[in-house]
Amino acid sequence: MRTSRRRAVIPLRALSLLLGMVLATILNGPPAATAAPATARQPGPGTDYATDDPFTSARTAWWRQDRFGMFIHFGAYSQLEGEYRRADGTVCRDAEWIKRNCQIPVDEYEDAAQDFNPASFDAEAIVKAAKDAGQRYIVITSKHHDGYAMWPTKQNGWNLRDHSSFDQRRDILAELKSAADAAGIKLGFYYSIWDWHDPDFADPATFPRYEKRMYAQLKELVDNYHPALLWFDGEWDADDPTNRWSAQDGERLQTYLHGLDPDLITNNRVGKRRVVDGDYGTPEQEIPDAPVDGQLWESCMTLNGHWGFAAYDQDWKSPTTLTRNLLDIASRGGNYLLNVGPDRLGRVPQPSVDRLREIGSWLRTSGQGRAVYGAGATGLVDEPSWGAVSRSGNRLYASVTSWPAAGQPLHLTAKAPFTVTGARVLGSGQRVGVAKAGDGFDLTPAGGPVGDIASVIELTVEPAPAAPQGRGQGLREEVFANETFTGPPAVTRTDPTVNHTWRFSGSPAADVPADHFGVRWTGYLQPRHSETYTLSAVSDDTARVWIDGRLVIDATTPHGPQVDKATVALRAGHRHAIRIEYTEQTGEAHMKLLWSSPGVPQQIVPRAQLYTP
Ligand code: H79
Repeated sequence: MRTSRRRAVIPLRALSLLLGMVLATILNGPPAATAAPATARQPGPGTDYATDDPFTSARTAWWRQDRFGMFIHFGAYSQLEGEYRRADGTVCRDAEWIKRNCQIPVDEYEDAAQDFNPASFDAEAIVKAAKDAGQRYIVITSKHHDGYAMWPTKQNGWNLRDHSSFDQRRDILAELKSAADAAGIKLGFYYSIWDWHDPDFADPATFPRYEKRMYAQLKELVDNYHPALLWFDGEWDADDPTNRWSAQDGERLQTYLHGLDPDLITNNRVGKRRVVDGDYGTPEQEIPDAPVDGQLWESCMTLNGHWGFAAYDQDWKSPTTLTRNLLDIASRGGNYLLNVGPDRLGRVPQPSVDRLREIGSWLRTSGQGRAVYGAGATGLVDEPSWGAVSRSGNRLYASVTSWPAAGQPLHLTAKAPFTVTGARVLGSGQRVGVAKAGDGFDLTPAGGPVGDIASVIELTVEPAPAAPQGRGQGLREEVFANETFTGPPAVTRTDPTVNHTWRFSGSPAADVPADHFGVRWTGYLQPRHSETYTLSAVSDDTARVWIDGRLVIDATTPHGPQVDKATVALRAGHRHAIRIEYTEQTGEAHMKLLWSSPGVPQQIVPRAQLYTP
């Protein structure tokens, strides 16, 4: 029922728009970047939504390097500071979910919002707290599930300017934007799709009206504040109010956002929180125990037990835990988005500020931040029990949380041959003995740890030499307008990379329909290292991969977006035969081929290492 909401008209409209665009381009030349309408890229056969590889693109470079951000949960709920006193005198506690979880009647919640006056909101102080913490980007709630907009939106009156006791001349998002710009900190906005306040949200018949306002609000945010990223939430299926946000809705929204700003980074909750949605995964209140396959990722976590301000929650995590979380996350290639919840006046709680400052102080001490900024997962060694190891270029940063007893070694298990040419403890003159031992190395520091939180041993490493970058142009790609690879291909061409996001409406070519097609890639894969590579296929509906004639990935049961992996030993400079067969039956279509190895961070297999037959 719901899927029929808006599908029917697309192909014709897309065609006429496409024709119009082609004509306009012929007549006027390419449209100016700033004037490009939001509809510049219409879905339809031939559309590929993949524009780059987030693992390596310039678009995401700042996000991948910055590693550590500040989340801010601030909204009408902050006025209640976590407690709702019912008429009968009983108290119900919650934070940003208080409206729903304490069943506050709409008029009472609106009354509370009417009193909301965050006069002490100090953008410069917040940016300074982030800066002192070593946080390099900020994501603030522009609208949480309660639907209350924290900027003067023109789409409704349920916002901080029109429904509060706050100074009407002030705009806290604008204030935060200019303070962040001045400090060289990126600003992004959280935006909840699920909306408890808008009466049009829950009914499929009226949802298009809501969606129109949502699009208009997002356009206001992008046009007026130029956020570096959008952090969606509330995309899950829910009742009360009903939420049927679908993957198709996500496809439309992502297309729209790309039209507004092609450089925007979005999290995976823009769709349905899957490996193919948005630019990065969003583990919440948890840290994955290993690098994540197929997608960038960011763990968002609280400083105490709540996102929004809760006066009663004084259960704060220790600076040690928080800093070690950051080290664990960076060593597994992720980002850490650590939350503060300002009180009803807009002040960040002092215990939060104190903890943030301690993390920042650790990061600033003796260059220990190098274990985090610009560093990421290393495939060179196994994660040790005594700490976390990240890599930045030819440096490994072993952040030791269990310092050994005098004379005792820390063992590192090597996953590929490399040599260690230098070792030192940041912030200490002590010697570090390095000896080959068993399956790796023993590091034996001569002295004690430099601090309680973690002490960083910086290793300079020389990996085995790599073969030079290849000169490949990609694989041969044959596209069939059927799932059985029958008859002559509709299209044969060289595909620079296997990195495709056709979703529901797209397909590999304009004359290949969005459903029931097959794609075969053939050619050679030429690695630069003699190592065990992990190949990952991100696919929907089926994927098979052969290396040197051997079937290594065999995901032939039709499936939704998923990652299938194979480990293969490859030889540097050698051309290994590769064959990939992908089919799309109905629904959504995706196919990506990534690799990683001890020497190569996870990424789409690059063009230069792919050759046609
Ligand atoms: O903004 C913060 C939280 O308020 C928000 N995400 C972070 C960043 C968040 N919302 N919900 N959750 C976290 C937990 C999810 C609860 C759910 Fe359910 C349980 C969603 C689906 C099952 C309750 C029942 C809500 C919908 C159905």
